[in-house]
This record gives sequence, C-alpha cells and structure tokens, in this order.
Amino acid sequence: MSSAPLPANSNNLDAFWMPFTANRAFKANPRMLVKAEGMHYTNQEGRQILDATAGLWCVNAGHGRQKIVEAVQKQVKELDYAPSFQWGHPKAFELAARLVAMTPGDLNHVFYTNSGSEAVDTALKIALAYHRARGEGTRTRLIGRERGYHGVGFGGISVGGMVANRKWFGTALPGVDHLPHTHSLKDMAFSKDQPSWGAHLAEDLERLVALHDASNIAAVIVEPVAGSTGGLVPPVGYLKRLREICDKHGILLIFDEVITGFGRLGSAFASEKFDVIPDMMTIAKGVTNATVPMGGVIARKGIYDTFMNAPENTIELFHGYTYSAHPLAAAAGLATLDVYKEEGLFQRAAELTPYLQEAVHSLKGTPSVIDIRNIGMIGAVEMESRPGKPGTRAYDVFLKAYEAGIMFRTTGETVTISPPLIVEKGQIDQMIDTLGKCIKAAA
Ligand code: PXG
Repeated sequence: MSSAPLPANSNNLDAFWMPFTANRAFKANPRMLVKAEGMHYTNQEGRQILDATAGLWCVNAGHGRQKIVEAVQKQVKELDYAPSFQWGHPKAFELAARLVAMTPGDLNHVFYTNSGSEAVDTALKIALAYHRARGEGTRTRLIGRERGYHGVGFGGISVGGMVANRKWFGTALPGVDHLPHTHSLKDMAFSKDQPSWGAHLAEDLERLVALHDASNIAAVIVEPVAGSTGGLVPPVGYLKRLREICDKHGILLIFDEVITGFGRLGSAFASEKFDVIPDMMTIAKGVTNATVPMGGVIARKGIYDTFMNAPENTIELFHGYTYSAHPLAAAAGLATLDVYKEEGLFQRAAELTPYLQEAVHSLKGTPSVIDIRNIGMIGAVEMESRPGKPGTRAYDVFLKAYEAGIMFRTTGETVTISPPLIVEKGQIDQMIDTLGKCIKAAA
C-alpha cells in the first residue's frame, strides 16, 4: 500500500488533486507555469504566455511587481505572523484605513478573511448576526441569484447559482432563494457595456418579499457584474432598483466585488461605477494583486456600530480566521494600493475600456459566435455549442490559444478576457486576433 516517497525531481503529478481542473487531461498534457513578469507567464518549456485573464481575475497590476515583492520580503523578515484575535499589528489597521478611504459612502469597516469564499461566508454571517443584534432575529433568509458565483464555501454555493457547483453537495444552507439571472440572448445579444433591457428583473425581489414577508429576509447578495458565468453585465437601472427594494424592506444588500473591485471596471469598485452603495461588499483577489491570499468584508458604519453596543470587554463577533490580516498579506495589500495609485491603473482601465470594447466586438460575425459582452476591462465571447457536446468548443479554443501563447478563461461556451490593467493596446490586438483564429479553427 504505502510506497517510498518519490524523489523531488520526479515527474509524478498524481498527488496534487487539482481544483476546478480536468485532472486526467491536465496530467496527460500539463500546462506548467514556472515564471511570471508583467503581462506574461513563462511555461516549463520556456515559452511566453500572454496573460489575458490576470491569472484568475486577480493580478490587476501585472506580475512580479517589484514594490510588492520587496514589501513582502521585508515583512517576512520583520514580522512573519501575528494573531489578530486579541492582538494586532500596525499594517492591518493601516490597510483597513486605506481601503475604507477608497470605498463610497460609510462603508467604513474591514473584516479580513483569506479568500473570496471566506469573505462571502463572513458577509452572510454578519448579516444574520446584525439582524439578531437589532432584535430582528427572524430575518434569516438569504437571497442570491441564478448564475451567481460566490465561491465554494457552503454559504457561497447556497446563494450561488451555478448548478455544477451545487448539485454534488447535498442540501447546502436552508432558507435560500434566488433572483433570476439577468441574461437574455434574445433581448441583449451583442450589447456594448450595460444592456438597456432587463431592469425589471429586479422586481422579482418584491415577489420573494410577498412570499416570505420582509421580516424573515436578512440579505440579498449579487455580483455587480457576474464574472465566473461569463461576464453578465447588469442592465441599466437594475442595481439601483435592487437597492431601492432592499431599502424599502430593511433587507441588507451585499455586493460581491471579488472580481469587480480594484479597477476591473475602471473605478475602484463597482459600487462607485454604478453609483449604488451596498451595505456590505466582499473583496479579495486584486486587494494584494494576488501575491499573498487575502479577502475581506467592508461593512457600513451602521452595521459595525450595532455590534459595538455590547459591554466593552466582550467579543462582539464570534468569527475570524487564524490568518485574518496576515502580516504578509497586509504588507502586500499596502504595496499593491500604492502601485494602483502611483500608476493610475484604475484610470488607465477606464481609458482602455473603449478600445477593449471595440476590439472584442470586432469578433461579431465570426462563425459560431452568438454573443459578445463587455464592461470595463472585461470582455466575453459566447459561442454556440456543438450539437450534443456542450462546452467542448470553448475548451478547444482554450487549448488552441494556449498553443498560440495566450491564457484565456472559459466557462461553458464563453471565453472571457480580463487582462491585467497594465495591458497595452497591441497586446489587446494580439489577444483578439488569436481568439478569432482559434474560434475559426474550433468550428
Ligand atoms: N466571489 C466572486 C464574485 C468570485 O469571482 C469568489 C467569490 C471566491 O473567491 P476565492 O478567493 O475563494 O476563490 C470568486 C472567485 C473564473 C474564476 O474562472 C473565478 C473565481 C475563482 C476562480 C476562477 O471565473 N472567482
């Protein structure tokens, strides 16, 4: 049964059970990345791969940024770890202050996690505890949305709306409902930026209130732009309407800004871009440029203040992680925010948006392409499935593009582009040109 450990240089790829990966296909034909700098990865064969997806929507300032690398190196020597339960370290507070200075309204308090999934579960727990602390403990129901992705914790898959992420894992959280997703090929195919159709879909929240009564509903969570299910852009007026209905019924509104935060839409956060202030927002990914894992929940003042009514020596919220506010993550976060600011990367993303928009929409008319969507530095190209073989066309495009030296992401039959915000126009051209060729080749 047990065997001797394999030598370190062995090519055995068996032991690592890879996440969200076709393990056997990958291990038969690995795409191994060994270096990254700027806009490029280098694979094990020494080939350069242009990063059209900022890793997994997270390396917004590009790879191997010296300032961030040095900050982490310095930090690991100075203070490798400090607990955040009943202890603190200065950079955790400094980063929180910097973050809340970037958020709109009174989104003034940061609760640190290590990932987006933990941020989502944390936000849902805060919502429940908040209502209870106010004496409205019957507000327990949570509302997500079809085609939403909120990570892989039990909370996240419960409010999430991706069937493959849910169907294997039992009943998940009870008391969860879903709003309809906002995508309709018939009504919005090839829309540029926000589609004009679809704001009325927010009214479905009124139906759920009528069904359950507002006194039983704690929170609504949505991605301002649904990333993982293929760049679904919110219809004009939709998010504002959700905000209004939540306000009317005392329901908390949570924006999952794990992808939309830190410049992806040409603003610090989607809440700023869409001029809608949620009660809580979740962050992760771009907060540290993905150099060190970190996530968080940013809550409005009124939520934080509600918890601060307990006697002074009691713990107000029984929640947290060993690595909440890890010093390396805090150091990476501070340096990352410096880089964003010094290089004006959010502004740069806003300025490049029309270019990416025209580039991605130039693929209209390519055989099999049935929709193209874009907002900020997100582009998505959806193809028709091959009869009886859903998903295979996009997977082929993904593999062909890798051979051609580009990293894309796919979901279903959609290919998404979400490059680091340092991308050059010529590199956008290269991405689109390669994508067009690969789509044709995958006919
Ligand atoms: N919320 C949103 C909106 C996300 O996009 C998470 C939560 C979970 O974050 P963590 O850090 O726990 O993974 C995410 C993550 C893709 C892709 O290809 C997207 C994510 C992760 C991996 C792949 O679209 N988003």
